[in-house]
Amino acid sequence: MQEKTQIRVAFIMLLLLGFGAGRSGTAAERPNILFLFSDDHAVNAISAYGGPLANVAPTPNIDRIAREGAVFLNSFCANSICGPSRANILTGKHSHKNGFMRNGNSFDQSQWTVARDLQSNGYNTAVIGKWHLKSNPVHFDHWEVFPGQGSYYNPVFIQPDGSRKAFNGYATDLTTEKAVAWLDSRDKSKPFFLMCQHKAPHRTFAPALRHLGSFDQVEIPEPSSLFDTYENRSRTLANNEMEIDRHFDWAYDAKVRKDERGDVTLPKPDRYGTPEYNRMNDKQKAKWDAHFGPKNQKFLADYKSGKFNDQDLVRWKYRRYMRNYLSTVKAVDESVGRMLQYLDDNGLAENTIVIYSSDQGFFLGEHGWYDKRWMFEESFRMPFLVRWPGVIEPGSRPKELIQNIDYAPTFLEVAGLDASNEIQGKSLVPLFRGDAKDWRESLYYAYYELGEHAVPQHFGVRTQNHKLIYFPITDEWNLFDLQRDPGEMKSVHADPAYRRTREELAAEFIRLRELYEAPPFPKK
Ligand code: SGN
Ligand code: CA
Repeated sequence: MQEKTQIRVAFIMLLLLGFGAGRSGTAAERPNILFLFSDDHAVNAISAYGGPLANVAPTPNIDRIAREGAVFLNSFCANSICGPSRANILTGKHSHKNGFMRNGNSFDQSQWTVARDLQSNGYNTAVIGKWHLKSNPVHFDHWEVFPGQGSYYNPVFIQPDGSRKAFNGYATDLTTEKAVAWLDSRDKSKPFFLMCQHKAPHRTFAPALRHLGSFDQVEIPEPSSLFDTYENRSRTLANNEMEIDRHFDWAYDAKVRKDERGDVTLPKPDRYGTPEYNRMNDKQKAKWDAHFGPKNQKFLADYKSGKFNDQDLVRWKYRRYMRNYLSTVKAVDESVGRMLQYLDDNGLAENTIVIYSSDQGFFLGEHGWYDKRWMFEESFRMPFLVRWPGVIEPGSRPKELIQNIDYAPTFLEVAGLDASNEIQGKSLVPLFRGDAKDWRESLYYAYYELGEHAVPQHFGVRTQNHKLIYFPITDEWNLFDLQRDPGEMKSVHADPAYRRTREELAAEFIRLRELYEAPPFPKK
C-alpha cells in the first residue's frame, strides 16, 4: 500500500514537472539539441521569412520548422564572417573576447565553449561538416569536418584521428548521411547535442548535379539596388570588391570555363579557374556539361554578336548566380527534411529542440553585391528558426533583437545548466516561452577583417528602427532610418531632423562598447 502511494506521488511529480504524456523517451530525459547550420544562407532565400524571393526560395522543410515553431524576424550576427560567427556561437561572446576576430585566426581551444559544458554534463556531442576554426574540434565525442572551406564535389573530411579522407558524392548529402549515421550509433543513454553544418550555399555556389536546371524556368526578381552607385553613404562602399558586375569571375563564379570559349574573350575579371569542376569524375563532369554546355554556347554566341550591353551582362550573371545559389539551398533544405524525418521516425521529435541557422547572411544582388561582411541588413541578418514542441507556440514570429552570442546561453538553459559569468549573450528561452519582458533594445556589431572583398573594419549599433555605423578608416559615421529606408540607400547622419536619434544612438554605441569591454578602434 505504502509503496503504491510512493509510486503515485512520483508519477504526479513527473506530470507536474511537465514530463507527461506526449513526450517520448524516458521521462527524465533532458531535451536533445539539433543544430542545423549552413554557410552564407540569406534570410531572403528562405520562404518563411517572406522576403522578395519568398515565392522562389526552395525551402519547404526549413519552412516546416517555422510552421511548427518560431521564425525570429530580427536575428543578427555579431561579426558577419564565417569563423568569427562560429566562435561567437560556441563561446557566447563577441569576437574581441573569444580572440577569433577574423577568418584565418586559429580558435583557442583552451577557452570555455558550450560544447565543453554540455559534454561534461552528460550530453553526447558531435559536429559534422564545416567547422572553419583551424584548430580541430574539442569537447565533441565525435567529429568529422572539412578542412578549411571544404569542397562541394567528392569532398575531403578530416577524421577524428587527424587523417584526411575523400568521399564520393556531394558535400551537403555526405554531411547529412554522416549526421544520420552518428545519430544511429550514438550513446542512447544520453541526450545529444549535434551540430550538422553544411558548406552550402557558400561560394562557388555549386549545386548537387541532380538539381542542375531546377531554376531554369523560374523568373527570379531583381533587387532594386542591383545597380547601386554608392552615393549618400560612406565612401568606403565604392572601394568594395564584391560586385556581380566588376568582381564575379567568369569561370569560377559564373561557370563559363575557358576551354568552352573558342575565340570569344570575356571582359575581366576571370581569376581562380575551375577548382570545383576539376574535382569531379568523368561521369559527374558529363552531367555538368550537359547542363551548362549548351547554355554557355548560346551565351557566348549572343555575347559575340554584340547582344549584351553592360547592364545586360550584370543581369545575365545575376540570374546565373541566383539559379546556382538557390539550387545549393535546395539540397540544404532536403537535408533539413531528412533530419526532421529522422526525429519523427525515431520518436525523438517531441524531446528535441531543432534550430536552423546560418553563419551570417549574404547579398543576393542587393547593392550590386554577392558576399557578406557589411553591417547592412542582408549580411548582418542571420536566419534563426526553432522548433521546441510544448514550449514554443507553433507559427510564432518574434520580433525581439537576437544575436549569435545568445545561442550558447540558450543551449545551457535548455540543458538545465547555469551560464558562466563570462558569457555576453542572453538565453533565448524566455522568448521561446513568449516572455519578452526586459529584453534588450539594441545590438552591437564589430567587423575586423580587412582583406578579400575589400570591406573595411566597421562597428555599429542597431535598434528596432535605426542603425549607426562607424568606419574608423575614413572616420565616417552613417545613420540609417530602417523604417523609411529599409534598403539603406541614404545615410541621414548629417540630417538635422535626426539630431536626437543620432545622439541617442551614439550614446548607446558607447554604452554597449563599455558593457562588452570592446577594444579601441583599429588604427587606420
Ligand atoms: C572564401 C571566398 C570568399 C569569401 C570567404 C569567406 N573566396 O575566401 O568569397 O568571402 O571565403 O567566406 S573563395 O575563392 O574561396 O570562394 S566565409 O564564409 O568562410 O567567411
Ligand atoms: Ca559564411
